[in-house]
Amino acid sequence: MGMLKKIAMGITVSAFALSLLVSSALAQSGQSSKGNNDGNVLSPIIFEGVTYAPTDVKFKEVLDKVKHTVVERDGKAYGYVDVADADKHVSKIVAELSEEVGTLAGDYISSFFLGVNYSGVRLSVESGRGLATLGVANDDISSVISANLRGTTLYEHSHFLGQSIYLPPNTNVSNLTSLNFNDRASSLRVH
Ligand SMILES: [Ca+2]
Repeated sequence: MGMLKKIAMGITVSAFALSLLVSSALAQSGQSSKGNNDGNVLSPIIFEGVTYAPTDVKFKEVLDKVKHTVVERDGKAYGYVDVADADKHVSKIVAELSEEVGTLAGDYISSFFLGVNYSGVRLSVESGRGLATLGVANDDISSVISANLRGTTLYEHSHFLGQSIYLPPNTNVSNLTSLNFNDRASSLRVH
């Protein structure tokens, strides 16, 4: 894991999208990954050190409080109220990943689909790009394949504002309902 290559970088520095590819997506059935998040059942969330399952009586209350979600590389979702806390967590993950960049292969594209299960119109965005607005995809993204470089962040509002969710690399979310983010994203960043 310990690669010598060390890249100091800020996650907020990113040119606006240059390559937005809209295409019809072929359903990529059979595709899976360790981070795969199946179906529309809500995922457990870790909030202030406590794990809340969807069946927990306090789950809804916690979910209403959480404004920013950070999914770790082991698939666990952490909830934050304060964007600074979430940013700190994401920066840590991205910094760790940047040290490992040399070990990664393949394409560095995140794909965003308007349909669940990677169906319907697809937006493909290169790593290092941000989209401040989403055009036809606004409030309509339902599934995501996160780029295998440093992950992907979805934002509730345009220009990277509002609630957010960070997905680590190599993570497929077949239905963003599981993370309370279906049909909500209005901007995004591929780290
Ligand atoms: Ca929105």
